[in-house]
Amino acid sequence: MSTLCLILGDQLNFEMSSLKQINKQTDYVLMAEVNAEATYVKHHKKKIAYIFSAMRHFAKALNDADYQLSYISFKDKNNKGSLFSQIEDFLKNNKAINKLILAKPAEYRLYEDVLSWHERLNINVEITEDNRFVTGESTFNDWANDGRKQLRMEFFYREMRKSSQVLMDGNKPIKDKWNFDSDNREKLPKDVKPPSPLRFEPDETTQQVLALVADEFSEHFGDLDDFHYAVTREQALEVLEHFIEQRLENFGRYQDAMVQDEPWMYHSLISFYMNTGLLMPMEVIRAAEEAYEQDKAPINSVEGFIRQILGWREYIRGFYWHFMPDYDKKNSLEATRKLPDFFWGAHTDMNCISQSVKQTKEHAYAHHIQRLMVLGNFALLAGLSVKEVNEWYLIVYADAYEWVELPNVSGMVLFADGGKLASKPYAASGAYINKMSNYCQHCRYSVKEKTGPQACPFNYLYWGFLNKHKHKFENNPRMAMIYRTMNKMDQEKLGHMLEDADTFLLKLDNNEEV
Ligand code: FAD
Ligand code: DLZ
Ligand code: SF4
Repeated sequence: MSTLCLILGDQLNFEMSSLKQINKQTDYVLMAEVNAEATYVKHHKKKIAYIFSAMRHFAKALNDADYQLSYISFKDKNNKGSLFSQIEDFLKNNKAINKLILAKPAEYRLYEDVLSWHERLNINVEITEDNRFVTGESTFNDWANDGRKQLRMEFFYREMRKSSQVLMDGNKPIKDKWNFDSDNREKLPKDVKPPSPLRFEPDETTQQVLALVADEFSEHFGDLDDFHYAVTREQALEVLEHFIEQRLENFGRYQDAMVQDEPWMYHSLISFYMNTGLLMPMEVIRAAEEAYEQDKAPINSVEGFIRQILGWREYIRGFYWHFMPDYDKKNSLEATRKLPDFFWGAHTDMNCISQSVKQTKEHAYAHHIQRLMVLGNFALLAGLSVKEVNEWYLIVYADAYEWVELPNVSGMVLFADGGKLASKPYAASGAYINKMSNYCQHCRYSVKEKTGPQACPFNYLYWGFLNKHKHKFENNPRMAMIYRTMNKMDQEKLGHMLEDADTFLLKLDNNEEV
């Protein structure tokens, strides 16, 4: 008897716990490009192209390593359209298989489906740990269940630093500080030009995939041109090295900065690769730590970068599984407004949004502050539908899987979970965007004006949001100051801003251009 190992499109690593358990000589591996996974939301074209190409390249590596692989490509005449049907078909033709093994799928929807396979296929199904993370799921659960009132990332991160002994001096953080963010958050000076990202010209496999996606997914959002992402582990390692050598030094300092027509800034651009298994988080963390030890980058950059991965990424994954399956139904601020067409590329005069959407459409990428403080902030202030906003983020980014997208959107951006993830909403007026970017200099709105036709919509929407949710937030100690400011404000001026906010939202509802 033998075992069939299913490798999903985001599990492309020889170290996957499932693959580690099978015997190359007697067992089989199955990978399949299926319509169900490519369309459960209408993923960005570049996201599908990236995943299919990375899958095909990993399949080649498995073949080269003498695994007995069955790879079902999208147009294969035996393609059954879903992972379940594909396995069912494989088992029909391979009667000697008595067990299916796979690492836990990273999205609840697929995990729930897999739980039913044992009965539906009448076969033993073993689900192994999803080991594309530094720690197991139980670490977060144990921490969260330890009687604490709040589940704040910073405290989880400190536990992770201690247990993995990263940037530690025994029990103490190096330089006696856990977090160096006070040295970060600078605007990019005019004369500083971020380095261009490493580019990989599409090989024959990628070209075939690009043609396939152009053909089969023409209705999906996003551009396919100028595909230059890594699609193999070797290439992804080159991207990591390029980041360590050329960008890490300035990562911390300019982490929150945004510049007109500069999509990449000093970010690492490796989320695509970590989230599909091409890179493992601990090797990334160790590479950054080593750069610090070799004096290639300062502590504020290295700690800041490591916190994103050892802190945020691990925390978000633990958080997702801790709160699913109910988390995707949360809508504490009752946000239901339809997503405006400019999220899909229609014109808007708001330059910060237009830039962020343009880059998203072109690259299936936007960096964190664009996602959080421009697009997310707008969605929060305008009360856009939690469901639609989540779906949008899941569609448009090549690194998006529900385990990471949902807590970031519902928790960090929309405060839909009522404060489980964030202690207060990340709401901000145009002044924040102006402080961190040069977008406002290229905008037809004026960031300095608070009311009237020229005024930046973020300004009046901000006060409209605070006013609408006053009963929810005015007793939040982290928001006390802003409500004191609001109470002291000239009430006529406040009234004008609230009117402008209503007028703007009505325009959105009427599908008028803004
Ligand atoms: P860098 O800025 O170089 O950061 C390094 C790494 O840290 C990233 O590759 C990522 O793995 C990790 N990281 C940083 N912030 C977070 C975070 N908040 N949550 C989890 N990991 C983090 N990240 C995704 O991987 N997939 C998503 O679908 C996703 N959706 C997001 C939605 C919103 C509304 C927000 C605010 C953030 C989202 N993020 C998501 C987090 C972050 O924006 C991306 O990880 C980052 O922009 C990826 O680019 P990078 O690799 O250049 O990251
Ligand atoms: C995202 C994605 C896409 C677009 N296509 C496939 C596919 O054809 N076959 C596959 O095995 N996986 C694909 N994936 C990744 C899965 O959606 C992902 O494994 C689950 O969402 C769990 O994270
Ligand atoms: Fe965005 Fe307002 Fe600045 Fe225009 S003025 S770029 S809308 S923040």
